[in-house]
Amino acid sequence: MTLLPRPLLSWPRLYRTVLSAALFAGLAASAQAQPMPPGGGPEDIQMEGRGLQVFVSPSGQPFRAKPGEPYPVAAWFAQADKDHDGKISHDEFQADAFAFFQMLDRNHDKYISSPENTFYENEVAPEITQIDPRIDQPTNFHADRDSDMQTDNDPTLGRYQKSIQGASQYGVIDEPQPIRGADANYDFRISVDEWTNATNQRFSVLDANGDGFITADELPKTPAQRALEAPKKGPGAKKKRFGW
Ligand SMILES: [Ca+2]
Ligand SMILES: [Ca+2]
Ligand SMILES: [Ca+2]
Repeated sequence: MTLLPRPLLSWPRLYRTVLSAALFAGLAASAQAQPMPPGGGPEDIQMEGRGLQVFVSPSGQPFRAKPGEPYPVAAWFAQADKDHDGKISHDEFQADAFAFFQMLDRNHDKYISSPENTFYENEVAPEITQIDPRIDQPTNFHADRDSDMQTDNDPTLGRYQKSIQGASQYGVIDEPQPIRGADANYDFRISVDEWTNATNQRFSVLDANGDGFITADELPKTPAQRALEAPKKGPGAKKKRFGW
């Protein structure tokens, strides 16, 4: 933890707060009054069909837009950029992630438990449990053997690029399940420390030029966004990886 001075020192008040059960109860109570993530719940999904106009934030929060509206990465950016200076600072990024943690921690015990994760998958972001066939998947792509994305038990090691699944379909980070992905000690619950550490890692990934801010032009297009913008599936479809 001491190797991460910036987030902890620049976010001391909030961090100490989450370590204090008494104060946390107050925060949790205020979180209780907050609305669900923008875009609503599963009713909206059913109403709009399985749209590609979905963005899943680096913390796993879904944002949905209707056809013709701007791709909802803009909605997340506007939510996180609290001071409206056009860039997301580390503090803003942590605060945004922590607000979502509080939404998911429904019983306010400072952990996202397995049932709370199930609620997330079933009710908050059901899109991530399905594969959208309109999203291009890599085929027969010869990936580098030393790629960070591969693991030793990956049967396709060195042969195929892994498929795009879960939240990765709608996100700017290749993390299929951002809640479970934060469970560093695999005890099936996410502590505040685990969430903070995962959030720090996500910020580092997205702050491509390392200046301490995330700007819009640093964010890659999500696979769903690329599918939306592609004229049609086929050899002519462009696969832009960066830029909006
Ligand atoms: Ca800002
Ligand atoms: Ca909980
Ligand atoms: Ca854990």
